[in-house]
Amino acid sequence: MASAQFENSYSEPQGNGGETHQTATQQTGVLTTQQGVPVADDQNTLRIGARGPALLEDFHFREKIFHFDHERIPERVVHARGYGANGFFELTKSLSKVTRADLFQREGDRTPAFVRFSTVAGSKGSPDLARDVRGFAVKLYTNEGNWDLVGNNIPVFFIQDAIKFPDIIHAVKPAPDRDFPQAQSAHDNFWDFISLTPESLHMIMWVMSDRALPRSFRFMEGFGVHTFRLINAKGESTFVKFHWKPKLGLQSVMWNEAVKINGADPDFHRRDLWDAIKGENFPEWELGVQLFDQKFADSFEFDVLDATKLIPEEQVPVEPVGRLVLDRTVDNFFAETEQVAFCTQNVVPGIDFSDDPLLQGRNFSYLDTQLKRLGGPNFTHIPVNAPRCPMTHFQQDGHMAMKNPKGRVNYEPNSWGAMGGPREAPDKGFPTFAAEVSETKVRLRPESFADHYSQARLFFLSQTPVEQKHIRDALVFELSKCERPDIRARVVSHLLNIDDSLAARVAEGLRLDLPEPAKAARPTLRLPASDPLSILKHPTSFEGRKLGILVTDDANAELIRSLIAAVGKAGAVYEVIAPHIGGAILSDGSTLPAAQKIGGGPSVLYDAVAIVASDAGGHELAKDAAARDFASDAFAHCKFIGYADGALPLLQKAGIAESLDEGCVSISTDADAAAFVETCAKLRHWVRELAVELDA
Ligand code: HDE
Repeated sequence: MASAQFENSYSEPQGNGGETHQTATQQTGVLTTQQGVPVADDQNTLRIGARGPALLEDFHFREKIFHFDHERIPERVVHARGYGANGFFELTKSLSKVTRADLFQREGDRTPAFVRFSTVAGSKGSPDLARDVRGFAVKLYTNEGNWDLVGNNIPVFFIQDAIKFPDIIHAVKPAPDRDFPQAQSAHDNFWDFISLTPESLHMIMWVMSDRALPRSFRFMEGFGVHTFRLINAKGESTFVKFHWKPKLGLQSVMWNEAVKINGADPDFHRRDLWDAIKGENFPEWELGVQLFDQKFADSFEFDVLDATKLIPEEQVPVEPVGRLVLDRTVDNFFAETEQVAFCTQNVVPGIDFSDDPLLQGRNFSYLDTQLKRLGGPNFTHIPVNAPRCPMTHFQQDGHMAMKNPKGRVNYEPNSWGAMGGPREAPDKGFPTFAAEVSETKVRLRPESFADHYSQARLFFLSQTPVEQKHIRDALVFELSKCERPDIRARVVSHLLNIDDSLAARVAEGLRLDLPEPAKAARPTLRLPASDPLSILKHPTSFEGRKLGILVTDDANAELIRSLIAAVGKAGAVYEVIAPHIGGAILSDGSTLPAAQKIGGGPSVLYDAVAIVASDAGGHELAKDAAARDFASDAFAHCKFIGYADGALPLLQKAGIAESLDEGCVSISTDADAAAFVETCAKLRHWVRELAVELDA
């Protein structure tokens, strides 16, 4: 038990990290130096005469520039581009039988949370829609310390041993001589490494799928990836895999769309998260657990310690146990999102590691990288990283120490009694599971990790035909960016161990003679398909989605209002795009404000579009290249298109009037508008894409 002296000597962190120290003068609006000295002139440096040399004496100038010069900290070596938000985790089903972790005991209990989503390969300023894995890192401020579940939106990883991490990251990042390509995997170095590392092939299937192009953070799953252990009050262990499932379903964009979104709005994902929270459409995920015992682990086809494998939900169901809600944006990006330090080693009593060699390696890396990035060992003093429960220990001093205990005693054991500070707590303290280990010290990959293709095949065959096409297209695109034909061929040689038709069609797309299959350590198993691995087999809804309404002057006011009402009813949002940002003057004389001028709001930014133009307006739109792209892209991306008759000249010029299908809905009445928005719940009219491919 901590003594009163120690408890009082740490101030409770505020948690939002956004508070700023305000001096009395700042509160009255007076600009000051960092020392609190009021500043008289912030426009001119001190100099000799109005046109003379500057004076070193100008402490305000020097302090201001000095501080500016040091505003940046090193960006993360991976996951540099990210976006964070605050929220809470609420337990809906107690896990007290399998874990003593405090946050999993009492149903209804809420635990504060901070979440950071990220891309992996790109630097801090790279675009959001890169084809990449997304980080899904969750910090839970529990009553017994911080638990960081540092996951991804893909349940498996490229490599089996942490010692290969620097290699895969070097291979995917810009080449060291030229420093390009940025935020892309479509280049020789990446595919060279992959083609020589068959354990990566399962993850490659995911990364080539639409999972790597999420529509927003709100519509993607999260996974803890590794097998962890839960430990109950009796000290018994249960294996666990963690899953986050988005409440509003899964959704991704198409590659051609992603490329255009990156140009139109490189901040697409962060803006979406910001807007959703500000609009009080709080993003929500269900936490699910796959629980299993040693018996299952021993009987499973793969090794549960191999992070390149998942456990199909059909074999171990995902049980929902709680929900994660993000309901507060950060107050200050740097203070929170940039300074947040996730460490896989941050676990709490009742949660323990498994021997997964990737996880074991990560436990070293995260703490180590934070020291470099945040400049010293005291990053737990930064509010976003500080536990919200009492923190009492004898670690002291170092750069920027903000929480400094009072009193004389800074060691233990000591004999200072109540003044002596905190003591170990064998009953309450973190228990490490007493796993028995008796082995020879070796550098060896276990035999049980040797099957590299069976789950890659499982993933591919679990996809719908549209999703399989996207994987094929992605492989052809990426490998076409490789300059060396031998690398292309080596990748195809692995695909032959996954699925013959996939390999054949990729080879065809590359105009490549089919190579011999790569030598496989294990024959590929024919596993039954698993529907949860597909995005499109999940239920869909228009809730939380965005309709783009392209309007012109004199457009039918009533129809537009019906559309807007239907969008609201569906729990979705809309944005108006018009020829002028000042808005459109509708048929009833009212002005409809616009959020975007045509060109600034291309259809790639919306989940579905409606074009409501007057006759004259439709002819004007037909002359505008950006408006034509708006319509033709929406069509090419299989979006639902609602159109009033006035829009026909535009559809004509956009080259789609002849091909209008069931996904293109003519709207002229109130009922049409409602029916159109209901149809949008299907999100995409995918048969359009397959029809195009079959035609071809
Ligand atoms: Fe990471 N990873 N990682 N990683 N990772 C980092 O830590 C590392 C891995 C993940 O929003 C770094 O704070 C190694 C798997 C996320 O701040 C670094 C290995 C998974 C984030 C690091 C892995 C992840 C990181 C860089 C191979 C999914 C962003 C900055 C063993 C389960 C966290 C930092 C944030 C960040 C190392 C593999 C997820 C260098 C050595 C597998 C979401 O420490």
